[in-house]
Amino acid sequence: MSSGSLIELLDAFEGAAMAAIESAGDAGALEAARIEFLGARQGRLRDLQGLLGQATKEEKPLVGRRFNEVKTRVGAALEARQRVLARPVRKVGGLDVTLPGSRDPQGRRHPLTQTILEFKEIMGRFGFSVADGPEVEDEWHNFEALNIPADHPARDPLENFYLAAAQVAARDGSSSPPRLLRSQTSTVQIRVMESSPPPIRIISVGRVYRPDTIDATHSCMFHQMEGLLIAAGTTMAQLKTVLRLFARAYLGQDVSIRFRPSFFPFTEPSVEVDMSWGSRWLEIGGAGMVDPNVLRAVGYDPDQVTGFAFGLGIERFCMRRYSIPDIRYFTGNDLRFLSQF
Ligand code: FA5
Repeated sequence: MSSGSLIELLDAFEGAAMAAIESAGDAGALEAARIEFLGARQGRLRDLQGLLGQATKEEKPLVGRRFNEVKTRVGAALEARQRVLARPVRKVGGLDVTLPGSRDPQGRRHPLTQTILEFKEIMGRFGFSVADGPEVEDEWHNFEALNIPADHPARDPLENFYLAAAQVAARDGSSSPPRLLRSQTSTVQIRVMESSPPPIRIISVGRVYRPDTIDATHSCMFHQMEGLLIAAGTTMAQLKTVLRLFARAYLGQDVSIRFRPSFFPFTEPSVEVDMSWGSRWLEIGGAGMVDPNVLRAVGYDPDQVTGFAFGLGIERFCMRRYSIPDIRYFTGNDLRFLSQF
């Protein structure tokens, strides 16, 4: 017999035993259920135990574990029911006040929500406040002001989620400007700088959207945390320190980060940020010194202020902390996953 069908038999046994125990109305009925399911000589669990020998060597640990689990759980349910039935019944106006109350199942925050709250708390300790921006953006904030000109490949409609109505409007030459789901939280840098003078020290956390091919570390909707610091005399060394302190605050002192030279139109110089994962490195974000063209686009004077910016993938941090092997678990809505956080 295959381990699959042995597991199915154990599942069926557990379901039937639990139902019988739950519905036993007095000590006699409960004892009958005990003999039927757990009886040492002719009980159904004993019969199942006889079948365990048919599992192959590889299947044995799995089947054995499930067998022990079922045995413990049914045993515990039996004892709990015995305690309930042994209690003196005290009725008040037809109501048995000794019955335990029914408890509502408790929900909890999604692991990504928990991560985001913790990110905000850590960055708050470094003096960064939280800014927000819309998920539906115009091309100025998603591209133009970030030094990404109209002919840049990053603006290709196939690389972005443009809204259909806007596409039609653009094709017909109507005046309604194209809109898209933001592809990065860097949009919020622009919005903050447009509305406030320097110095600036903010983070922005939220969803971003890209038509990427989905695999274990890529999703088409994911979360980023953007950071922006603008002040006189900001340096790349400060950027690296903030990122290292942040990564260690969230993941522990043993995590290392490294910079690799890279290119982003809105930072110069630009780096890709990796963090250690065992003997491997996982890319977690991009960063760099804010490009003077970006400062000019929002009306700042690049001769007066400089700044650094970074954008981190939130899922990747959470995956590293809890050793989650696949990004798709976050959106799978599987309670076996969610209830672990
Ligand atoms: C950016 O999005 C830049 N805006 C980051 C930046 C901000 C650079 C400020 C400089 C200054 P990038 O495309 O590399 O960069 O994405 C940043 C991070 O988002 C990646 O390192 C990764 O952790 C995460 N990420 C990117 N694409 C995906 C995806 N499809 N699924 C999950 N995470 C992703």
